[in-house]
Amino acid sequence: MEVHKILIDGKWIKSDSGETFESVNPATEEVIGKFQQGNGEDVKAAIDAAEDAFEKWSSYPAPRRGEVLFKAYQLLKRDKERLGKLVTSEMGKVLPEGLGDVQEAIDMTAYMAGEGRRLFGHTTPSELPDKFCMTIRQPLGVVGLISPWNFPVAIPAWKLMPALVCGNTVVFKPASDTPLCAIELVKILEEAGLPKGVVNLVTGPGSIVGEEIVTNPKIRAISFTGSREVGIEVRKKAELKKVGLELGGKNGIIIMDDADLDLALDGVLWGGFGTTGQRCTAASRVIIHKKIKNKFLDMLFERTKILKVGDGLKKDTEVGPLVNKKAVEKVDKYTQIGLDEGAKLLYGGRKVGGKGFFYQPTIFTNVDVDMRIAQEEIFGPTVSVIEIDSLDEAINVMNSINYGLSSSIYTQDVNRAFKAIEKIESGLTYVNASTIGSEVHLPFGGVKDTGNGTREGGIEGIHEFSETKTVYVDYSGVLQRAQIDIE
Ligand code: UN1
Repeated sequence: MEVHKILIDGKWIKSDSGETFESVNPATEEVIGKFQQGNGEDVKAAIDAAEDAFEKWSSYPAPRRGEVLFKAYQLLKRDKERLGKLVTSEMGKVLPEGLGDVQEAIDMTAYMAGEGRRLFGHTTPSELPDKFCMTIRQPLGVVGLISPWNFPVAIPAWKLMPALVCGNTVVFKPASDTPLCAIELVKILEEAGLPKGVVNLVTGPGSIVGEEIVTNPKIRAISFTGSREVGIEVRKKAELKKVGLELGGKNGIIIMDDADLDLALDGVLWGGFGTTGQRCTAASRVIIHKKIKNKFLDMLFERTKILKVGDGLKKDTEVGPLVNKKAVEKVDKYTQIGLDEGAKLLYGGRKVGGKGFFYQPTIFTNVDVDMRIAQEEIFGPTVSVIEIDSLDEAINVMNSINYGLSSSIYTQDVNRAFKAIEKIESGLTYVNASTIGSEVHLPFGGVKDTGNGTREGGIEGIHEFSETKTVYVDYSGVLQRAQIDIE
């Protein structure tokens, strides 16, 4: 069994702790490899290496940093198949989605490589003569990246690529369910020619490795994707560091009485059961007009019962396993909660026997807006159906949660669509498409408890990892006092 290492200052080494943990394939329960149980000393060494590398890396012209990313983009494309299979083996999503995960990283890497030749600030006139005003973007310093397991290549790339093109150096802690995907991604950056110490990777528990990253004063910014509870802790402990948080979701699909029901059905199946419901953007609520509810539920039942649950590497599998045993227990606990609350189980609600962490796609109907299954993030293949009578009611239901990440409406009526776009409280709204499937060159993130107002991806991803400097150049040769010498 291969024992993987951590990367500090360009060297793959063992942790100071002398301990390891295992990563397990959730479909087969086979151990994929052993990984270092990093500790605070490892993180401190990683931070020192990143600090040392900062001067050199931040002084590289940004287009040259972009060139390293462009090389990484080519290598990711070369290795797409291998990495896609690794994603599926390590966290379970079906192979087309595993490949999609890698493609998202490829896209982000290409996009951020191009940013090396932009990193735009702006210029603006001065209120005084012979004076020039502009803003420029500068790196933050050493940044700490803490990534989740559900997009084990894509989300690390969302964080790494903008951080790097902006000239930061990095201490990276991946989720303990998917350390190998992270290691392979970082190896690609090494192969692309990233200088030593620019990215340092420490595997290990959040309570130790994450804690040191978040609290160490030498780290200038944290980018964290994970649960709401941990996000709140991160924000508190990070004190005055710049913090970017992408937390949970309880995303809904509104289906109005004029919707194309076949299209909406595809959207519900994809949003609810794609990635086995393990996306922050998963559609865990269906908010449906009562006129078409029964018809739609019949259609949904017929399609759900024939979904093939199994190992994501097998060709005909449509729904892979959950990530680990704890996740199965959590989803099952919510099935019981739903039943206790009086919701009606239309389909599923059971663990699948045998090896692997499988759970049936599960649909609850007769769900009230304030039930826990309609409010809390389950992060599994559980869809709650809530009946509504009007667009206003649908929007109220949509907004009745603490989260605000993604949302969707199916309607043929442009007035309804625009009303929903205006009134739904979420960072993303889709019209006649499901709640999942964001693109890397647009900002991604949410409102309310989904985060702290930051966005990843797009130009806002650059803002997350850079500082704005405002520059005034006075070429008048005399003292000009702003707000005073205005004649
Ligand atoms: C997530 O679940 O944290 O839009 C990210 C989507 C993907 C990313 C999801 N591109 O569903």
